[in-house]
Amino acid sequence: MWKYPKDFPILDQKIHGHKLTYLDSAATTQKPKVVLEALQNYYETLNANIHRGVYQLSEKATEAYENTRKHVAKFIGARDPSEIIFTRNATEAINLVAYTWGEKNISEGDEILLTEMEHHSNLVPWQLLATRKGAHLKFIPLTDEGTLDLKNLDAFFTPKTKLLAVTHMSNSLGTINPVSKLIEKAHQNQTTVLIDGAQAAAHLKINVSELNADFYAFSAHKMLGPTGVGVLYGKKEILEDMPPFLGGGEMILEVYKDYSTWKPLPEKFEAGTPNIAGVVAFSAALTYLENFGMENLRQHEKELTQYALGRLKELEGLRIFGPMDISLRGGVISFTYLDIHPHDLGTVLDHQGIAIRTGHHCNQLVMRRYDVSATARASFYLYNTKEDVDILIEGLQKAKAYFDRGSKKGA
Ligand code: 7TS
Repeated sequence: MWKYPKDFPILDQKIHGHKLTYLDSAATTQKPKVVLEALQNYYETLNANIHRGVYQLSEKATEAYENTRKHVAKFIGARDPSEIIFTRNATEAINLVAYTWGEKNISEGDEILLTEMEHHSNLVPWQLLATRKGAHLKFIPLTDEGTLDLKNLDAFFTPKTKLLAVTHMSNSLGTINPVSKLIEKAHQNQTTVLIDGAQAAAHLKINVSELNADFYAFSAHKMLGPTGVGVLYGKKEILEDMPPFLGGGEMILEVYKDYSTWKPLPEKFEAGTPNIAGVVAFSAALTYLENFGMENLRQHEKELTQYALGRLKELEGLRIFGPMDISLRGGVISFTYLDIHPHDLGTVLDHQGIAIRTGHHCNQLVMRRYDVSATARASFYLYNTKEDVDILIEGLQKAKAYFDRGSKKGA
């Protein structure tokens, strides 16, 4: 019996009279008790503003906040904690790079290389930058199978390609991209690389130093942590060379009427009071993941995904998006079923206590590529079981029967 769901109080509830079957972890994961307790403990015993008080409580809060920075650095294999910048989410981390590194390094006529499977968070900031600068966006296309089409990779890199921004794992197709190879290729061309790790950091063991990524962005809330905490990893020498993003308290060294000077990393990029409680509790989430083991998590999700793909294929009229080879994908399965609109499917499943995501998943380029307006998406995490997959399959069968009845009535 899989024991982990017990650590997640929210899962022990009924929705429309049915046990909650939560299959939307790609949107946000549920939080284990240890994270909830860390949040409560912070406010009960530590709450004070950080980096400014000379009193003991503030020093303790600062220490707890900085301990998470060290913990994140260790978790993703960064060389130095000052390479970890806390933001609100992955989206803000990517925007930080677009507005600071981008402002300094992108000029008219330069090229930014993306892929057709980017989440809007790793697309729109580059569109805005390209518009400001008169730069161009280029896109690595997708194969019919849902992987990056890398046949003509060399042709995408020109002397003008200043940045490659690519997702490590797609939130709609589940595809895990060969980022090591892409980073190597980009660096041969003097191209800087940002990896959108919003999905991958939650599901795969990451080592940013081995990957040699220049930037790596992700969100705590997708990996058992609280909402409102994101991470930008950046190589020290690159971050040091970047102008600040937001101006305000805590990021300055000295302020005069007409100019200011900046603190060193990481404070230069952390203006204002951050989400102290969230950052502190994020460390408890990382400890939970370390105890579980990222390799075990990957293995668990592989088994679950393999099982789910097999069972979904039993349903006639069900179309699965993304690669079928389990080594190329994570625990995210997008699908359409017969001609039932994904939103209708989501609503019927909700009435059976099953929470899935429906829509374009902030991936409109992917939807266009495969000629659909929306898909249904089930995504897994360490608390999901094969029983959850069986409940989903049963739910889909009931949905088919429900819509069959409806169409017969209408005929
Ligand atoms: N990049 C990827 C690949 C994502 O999956 C997401 C969120 C983001 C960036 C943005 O993360 P945020 O924490 O800044 O919002 N993806 C999803 C999703 O699939 N459903 O809801 C949010």
